Amino acid sequence: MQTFLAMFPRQASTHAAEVDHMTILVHWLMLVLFIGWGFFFLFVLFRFRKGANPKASYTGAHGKFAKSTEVAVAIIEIALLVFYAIPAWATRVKAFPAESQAVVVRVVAEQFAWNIHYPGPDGKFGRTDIALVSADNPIGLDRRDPDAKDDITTINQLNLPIDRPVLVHLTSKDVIHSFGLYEMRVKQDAIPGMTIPVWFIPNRVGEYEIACSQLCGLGHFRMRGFITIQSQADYQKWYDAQEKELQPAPTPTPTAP
Ligand SMILES: [Cu+2]
Repeated sequence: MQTFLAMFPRQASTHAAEVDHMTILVHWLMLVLFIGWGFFFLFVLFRFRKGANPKASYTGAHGKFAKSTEVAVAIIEIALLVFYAIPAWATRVKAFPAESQAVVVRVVAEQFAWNIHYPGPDGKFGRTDIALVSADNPIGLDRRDPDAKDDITTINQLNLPIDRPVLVHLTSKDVIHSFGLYEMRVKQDAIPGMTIPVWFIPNRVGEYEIACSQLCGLGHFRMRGFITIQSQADYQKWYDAQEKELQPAPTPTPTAP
């Protein structure tokens, strides 16, 4: 078990151990099946060789062993599904944290970057408009919207506090990407036209990577962001610094007609 774990990325979220436990169980089953079927294959090659069976049998072999093994494998697989996979998945897709309790962030994937959008101290995401999308404003945030005034946006840098539930609203501007946080054991496709919630609780301070886990175009290899898990105090410091940068915001006021 420990040998397997040493090959995995570090566990940096509360549900990581559960996912790893299941992965290891599945791999043990696969190892047993691989060896079992391998020996069975060799046995069949020998048992049904032409020399011993000059005339083909049209009725086939009848053995109880093969059938009972298949039933046993099916039972183990069903148990893995029912007792591990489905409950673990249900927690990920049903038991979302309340927005008031969580750090809520929008992540907008694009070829080939991760745009991060924080709602700011008011907790409300500002309006975004595709017409406002530009090189300086990749998510098309409308700074004239009162809710948008304090919004923080970053590119390829997601800062989060430790030990608090994180709720990510994930979407994409162009093609299908996949939000892969290996240390958090999080992977979710980002699909244009859809906003998909993803949640986890980071529990280890550190610098990790946001990898795009879906071949999304020629620059896929460089679609790499960073996720920094900080203590609550450090996170707050970072957040305040980001807010400060917004202060002298040169709001593009539309010239009066
Ligand atoms: Cu991508």
